[in-house]
Amino acid sequence: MADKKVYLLDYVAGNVRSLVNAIEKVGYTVEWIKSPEDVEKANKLILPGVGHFGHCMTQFANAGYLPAIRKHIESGKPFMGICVGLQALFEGSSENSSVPGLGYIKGHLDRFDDTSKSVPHIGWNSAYAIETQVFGLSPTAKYYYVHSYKMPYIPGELEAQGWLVATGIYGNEEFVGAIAKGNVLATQFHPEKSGSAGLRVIKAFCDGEVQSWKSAGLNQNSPRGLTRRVIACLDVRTNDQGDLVVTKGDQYDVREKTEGNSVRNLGKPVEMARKYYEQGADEVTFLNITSFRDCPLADLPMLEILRQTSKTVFVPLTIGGGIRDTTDVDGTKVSALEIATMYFKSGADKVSIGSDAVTAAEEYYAAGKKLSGKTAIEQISSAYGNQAVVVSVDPKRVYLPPNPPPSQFHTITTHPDASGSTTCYYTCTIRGGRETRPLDVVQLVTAVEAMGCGEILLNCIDKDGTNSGFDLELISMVKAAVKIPVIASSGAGNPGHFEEVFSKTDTDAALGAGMFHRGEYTVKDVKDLLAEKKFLVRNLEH
Ligand code: 1PR
Repeated sequence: MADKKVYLLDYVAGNVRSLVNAIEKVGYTVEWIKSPEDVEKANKLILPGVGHFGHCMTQFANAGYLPAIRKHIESGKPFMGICVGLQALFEGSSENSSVPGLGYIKGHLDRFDDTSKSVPHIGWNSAYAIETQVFGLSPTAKYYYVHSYKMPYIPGELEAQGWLVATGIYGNEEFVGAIAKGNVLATQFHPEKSGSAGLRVIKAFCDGEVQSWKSAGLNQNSPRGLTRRVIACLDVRTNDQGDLVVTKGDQYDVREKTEGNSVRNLGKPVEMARKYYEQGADEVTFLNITSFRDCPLADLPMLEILRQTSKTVFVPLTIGGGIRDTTDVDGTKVSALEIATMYFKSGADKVSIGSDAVTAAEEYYAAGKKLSGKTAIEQISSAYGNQAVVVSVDPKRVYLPPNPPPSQFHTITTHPDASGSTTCYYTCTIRGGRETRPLDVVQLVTAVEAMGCGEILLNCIDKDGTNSGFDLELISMVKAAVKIPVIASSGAGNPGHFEEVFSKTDTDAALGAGMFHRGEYTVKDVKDLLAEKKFLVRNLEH
């Protein structure tokens, strides 16, 4: 009988649950390797890796894994490295020059240039090989990447060492997306998060389908590079009957205006997430918009929602709401890092922090822009990597009186309000927009970027639920202030609004909620329009 077991190294911080789910989805079971001695019993070995190169390599080295992994690879048994698992095969990385890699392949990684593009590189890009395809890789497919460091592609160099190389292009940098030689496959992208295209790669590796096929000239002209990401967002809370529902507010008010004022119920979270995945959503975000009071943290309903969702949704999942230091119902203190860990173990790839980020930024400025190392953002990003920490911002416009004196806040000149004022800034809010803080949006995003946040989810209370389009001025202001990727959110009412935000701002991604939940448009409608307008998008694959 064919060997249906795949061995995974159990060292990883981050979301390994999705990888397990993906392996199971393609018909294999997972065995855990818990010590270097276990490596010997592995036939097919996968080395997943998320986060920091130096941290991962030090963990491998300290646990004594390096000789065992080397031996496995050299024995000719199947080996697959994912993300840092690919990087580990090289000699080193400028992410931490003092820690060596396995040195199995010659070459050093360096950081993407962020002069004119966002870093980390987050999203869907190619793994394109012009001549030879292996392990189910397709030159036309898109795969999900999330990394700041890359192996630069220098034509011929890896090939001279016998490797087949598939590349991605980000800005003007071409980098190694996947490499293969004999028994070894390594991908910089996350196949377990790359929809059907990624599942095909995992299946080909597990099935031992190493064989290559020549595809000279195939799709040489197909557009390459990072696609525009379209994200579906589900605001989740318990309704008055105690059921967990997807809801959607108008400027954050989620109650119906009709008699009874009940919480708007638009459907069930797991089913809706799956629907959006099947429509081609590039990511799914859950925002738990009220905390679940009187519930032990270990039983948080969102944990089960993530566990269920990650079995069928193979694109990145973000969870927000309540990521902060908390006291459990029995009085135990639980840190934000511990809560994030519970979510990552349940299938989340990123956590999104709202109110706590505002408090942390206020403390940062009060301390003269000194990092404390104690904030949730710093702790979670140093354990799981910057890419795992999103800050969700809930700003709203504040108009200053006409001809205002110089303001401490970052202002813009815009269309006039009722009083005729044309100067406004965006103030930050906490607790779902209920409390306004004396901190503007630029101050917040620059502070959280300094703390190690990897991405901004930029809502706008004035626009939320209005179906009137994104706040382009706000998005441009925030994009100009940070290097990390920005997700535009709030106001999408039709596919044209996505086209508008991608053509008039440099936003990295755009998110919709109400228009999808009410069934007015599908994610596919948005992608189709973007493709028609010549934006690069990930096509849905089956
Ligand atoms: O403060 O860390 O506990 O996080 C709470 C999280 O919940 C924050 O991310 C905050 O944005 C969110 N939140 C809190 N209250 C509400 C509410 O609606 N009453 N929802 C809320 C924010 C904004 C988007 C929404 C877009 C797009 N929702 O997620 O989906 O605005 O909507 P649209 O396309 O229909 O216009 P913490």
